Amino acid sequence: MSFNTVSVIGLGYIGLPTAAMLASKNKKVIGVDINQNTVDTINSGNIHIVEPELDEIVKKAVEDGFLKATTTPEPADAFLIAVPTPFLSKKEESSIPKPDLTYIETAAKSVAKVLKKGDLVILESTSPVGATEQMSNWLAEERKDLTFPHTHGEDSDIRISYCPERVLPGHVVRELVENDRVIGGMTDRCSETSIKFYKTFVKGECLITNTNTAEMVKLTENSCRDMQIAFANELSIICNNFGIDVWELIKLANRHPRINILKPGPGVGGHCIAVDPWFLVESSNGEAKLIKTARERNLYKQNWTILQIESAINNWKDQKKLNPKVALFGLTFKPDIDDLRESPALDIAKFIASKYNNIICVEPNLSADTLSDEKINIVGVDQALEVSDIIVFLVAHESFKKICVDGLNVLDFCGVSKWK
Ligand code: SAJ
Repeated sequence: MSFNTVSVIGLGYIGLPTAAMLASKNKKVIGVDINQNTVDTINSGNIHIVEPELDEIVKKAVEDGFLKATTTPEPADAFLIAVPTPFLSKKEESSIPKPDLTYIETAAKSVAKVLKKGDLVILESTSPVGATEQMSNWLAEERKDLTFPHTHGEDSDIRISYCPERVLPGHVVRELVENDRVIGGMTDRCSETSIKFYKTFVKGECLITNTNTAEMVKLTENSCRDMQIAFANELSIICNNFGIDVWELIKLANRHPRINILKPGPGVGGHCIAVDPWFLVESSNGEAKLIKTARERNLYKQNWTILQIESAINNWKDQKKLNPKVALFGLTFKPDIDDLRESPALDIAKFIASKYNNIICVEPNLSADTLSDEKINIVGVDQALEVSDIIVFLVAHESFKKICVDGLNVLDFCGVSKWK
């Protein structure tokens, strides 16, 4: 199968770069998104997300006629579904968040309308175990005239696989090509067809497994990272109690040949690591105890950070009988990106700014306009350093590493003044 025409459903952080990459290999790519603005932006050769090098690739793909965006699926040889899998809104504060598969269901049902015998459907969205089989059911409900792998195995008309995305925001263009891929076909033929599809742009190895394992691999990777960060975050709290510099501690411990401790921070953010472990916890019948505890410890680290900032503000007030001016440096969910999704730094800043006067924030990766709805006061680095009594580092942006902190009253939750 040559996959002359390919359709990517969901033109977000994963779908758009993948669509652009396929188009750069001279595949005719139909990108589908429910958002008309997104579709219009892409069709004008521009992008609606920030990702290094992506703008040029999309511009060329659109100009050369290999990439077009639309709101309704059109026939293609392969369909790649990369839509969000958020949480369902929680019934009670204490209940475990459940994944919401509505976007996958809607995408599958819209693709079903244009499916034909021999087509390949790949799910890339992070999903709970069993979601691919569920998607096969949804497709079959819509198309009684076609056969699907969950009922007809190797003889089915349609091939279906799960292949999780694994790219790191900020490095997507390189990692899409270089990373190894895990491919969980519903049958061997589904896996083989999917490998042919990915080999049009992937240089990494394509490793075959079944759909359940492939779904679990994705959840495992992000849960593993969450647990490792939780360990670093817990160490930072213990060290604080002992008066030990956690950054020095980790540097020294990491000189052991088999130890590699990650970096503590003000909590864990983003749309993946802070979300995906719940998919495992929710479906594990209470057996995902370590994974759940890690998630809770990382959430606690955010509250602990707030308490530390409040304690510094109150100590200042007690000593000087004045409200201190406090500058919070960094708002994005991790260094050197412009993404605020699930950002602990932003939540901390909003909480502190709502409770105390004289709070200013610095975020060099975003314009003040972008942050105008957040009810926080944005200033530049120099102004913040000049007027503030307390400097709080929340995100280790590269540009903050140049700041000389000598003589300043600094709270550093991300090691920007230490981890050079
Ligand atoms: N963080 C720390 N300490 C660290 C590393 C990260 O506190 O040592 C924090 C970051 O500041 C951020 C959060 O963790 O708030 C997540 O950042 P990240 O860089 O670990 O991960 P993401 O969310 O940008 O991307 C992850 C990646 N997964 C893994 O590394 C296992 C990426 O490969 C996935 O494709 C992506 O999730 C995804 O889409 O699932």
